Amino acid sequence: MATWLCLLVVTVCGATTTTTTTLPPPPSSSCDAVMSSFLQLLNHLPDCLPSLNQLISIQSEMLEIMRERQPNTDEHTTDESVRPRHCQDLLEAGDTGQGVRLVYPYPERPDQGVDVYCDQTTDGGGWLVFQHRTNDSNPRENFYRPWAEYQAGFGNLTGEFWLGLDHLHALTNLSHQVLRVDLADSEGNRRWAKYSTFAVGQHGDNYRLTVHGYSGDAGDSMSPHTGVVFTTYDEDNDGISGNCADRYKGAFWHHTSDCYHTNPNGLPLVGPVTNFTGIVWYHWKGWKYSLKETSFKLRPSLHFQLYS
Ligand SMILES: [Ca+2]
Repeated sequence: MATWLCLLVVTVCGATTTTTTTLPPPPSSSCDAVMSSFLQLLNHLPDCLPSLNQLISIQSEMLEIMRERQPNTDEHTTDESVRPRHCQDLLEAGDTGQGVRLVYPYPERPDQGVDVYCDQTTDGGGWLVFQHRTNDSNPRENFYRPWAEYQAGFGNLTGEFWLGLDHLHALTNLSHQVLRVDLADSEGNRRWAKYSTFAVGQHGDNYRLTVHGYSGDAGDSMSPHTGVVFTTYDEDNDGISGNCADRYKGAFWHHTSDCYHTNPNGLPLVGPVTNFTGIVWYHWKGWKYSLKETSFKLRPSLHFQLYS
């Protein structure tokens, strides 16, 4: 009987070790000691059953607590670490669709989503559009608006709109951004301009603009605006006598020499005009031509380096 139990113990032990087949059989004296302990355990097993049951019960409760604390699938999808910051994140996640999407550009307010328009087809995609004018919109959106509305944004994301200065600051504060401007005239011609650096300062600094590093075929009408702050008809920050936004009917980062070289938020005139209040990109069409379409968009600069 002792020999048979000894073989049983060796077999059971062997099931939990990978070296059993190479081990020599234990000496009979060792086996007797094991058997003695084993029989003592069997004798006391009935006394231990309440404790064993309690142990099993505690283990079950602990497993249940661990399951409850394990994040479920839904919690993973709302995890701020996987939320898209901008359109490039969506593109890299496989969302190649063009249109309105939700992004989360505020690290200090991770639950605050912002609807934006993503351009995933132009120049490699990943662009977040923050200004759009088009003569195809009927009726045309009113862009002659006060400071508060340029801060918060206005318009229709699928038509004409201004995303808003607060969102622009948040987006460009996340990482180094590239600016792309796409333009069209009434004759069907198109031009573009790209800037390797684009940033919008904070509210306390009147959203000061940084833009440089031009490339493209539209001519460089944005670089003259670098370093200046935003002006609307009711908030004059342009540093010259009079108000550029009121004079030329367009809120923008007006500069101190000629107010502007581009006036994309000007009046929705189309084609040749007799004054300077239209949607102007001076280095392509001059001062007296109002463009049919403008689209200002940004994306992180790493993408720029990969696709340009
Ligand atoms: Ca002024």
